[in-house]
Amino acid sequence: MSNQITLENIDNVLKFSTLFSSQDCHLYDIQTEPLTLEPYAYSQEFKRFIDAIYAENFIIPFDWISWQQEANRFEANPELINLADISTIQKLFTSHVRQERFCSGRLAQLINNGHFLTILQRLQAIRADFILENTEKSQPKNIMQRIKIIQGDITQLQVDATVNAANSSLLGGGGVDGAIHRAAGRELLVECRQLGGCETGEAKITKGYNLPAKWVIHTVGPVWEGGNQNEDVLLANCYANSLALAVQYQIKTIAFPAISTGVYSFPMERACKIAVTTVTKFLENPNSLEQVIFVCFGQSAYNSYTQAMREVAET
Ligand code: AR6
Repeated sequence: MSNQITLENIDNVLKFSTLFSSQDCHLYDIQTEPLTLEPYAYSQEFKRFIDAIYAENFIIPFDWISWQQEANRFEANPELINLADISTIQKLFTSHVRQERFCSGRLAQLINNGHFLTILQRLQAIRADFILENTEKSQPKNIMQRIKIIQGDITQLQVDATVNAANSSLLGGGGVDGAIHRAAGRELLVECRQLGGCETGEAKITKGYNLPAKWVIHTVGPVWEGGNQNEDVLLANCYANSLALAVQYQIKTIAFPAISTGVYSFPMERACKIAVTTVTKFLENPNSLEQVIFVCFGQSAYNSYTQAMREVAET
């Protein structure tokens, strides 16, 4: 459905270009790979290309003036042809073909005077860049793009799930827990009563009721006791278990507060590092999550999260 340029599009264009041949136009001389098929097979290939373009709702404008302007531009400055131009070049090819004049029209001139060769070479360079760019977009970079840090009140967010920094009773309290219960309404407490509490590091899910979020994932962070009571692992478990539950419910967007960093006194920087590391690691595996948002209550939390993101991105 999309007109997005893909490697396949580029390859199609390159492959397609080898089909241009007539008495006047001998593109066999500049083909990118040796022709190994019968000419008929190439005409089939050609048809497939056109069909593919149509299947993608690729609109072929019948606008000779702008086409000619484009053709002039390519001719004058072939080194400036860029990725976005590929779709124009596709249009250029197809509009010629549709009018059955591709060998006598402007394209033929481009072919005959050798400019087309430059265009082809440029297409190949674009193709190489494209591959490089997509290889560079390795997992960690994509993962970082799926994580967002914002300042604000978590109860206001339009997300699939809001995470609550609860206590083991799951019956509400102060801080973010109090804010979530207030915003969600009494029904949340009614559902929470049926859950039988929650262990530290574990997570349970309820509906979001009056919250903009459809779900609330309640997790119980560790109380900071100096760092020797397994606090780091328990905090990491809060994030991992909340995410696992989110995936189970096909949740795409989830917002976390800085669990344990309020009433439970977990040091902010340390907590942020654990949060970012655990989430990043989780996102390495394919899952439903498209966006994980760390919601910061105040500038200092925001600074700690951005610093943690920087550190994790560098490792
Ligand atoms: N939106 C986003 N973040 C918030 C909000 C909000 N509306 N309100 C507070 N924060 P805390 P804990 C931040 O104390 O440390 C409760 O009584 C806050 O600045 O809510 O895990 C529970 O019932 C802090 O950075 O949770 C438990 O008894 C972070 O959220 C206990 O507190 C977490 O602070 C849990 O303590």
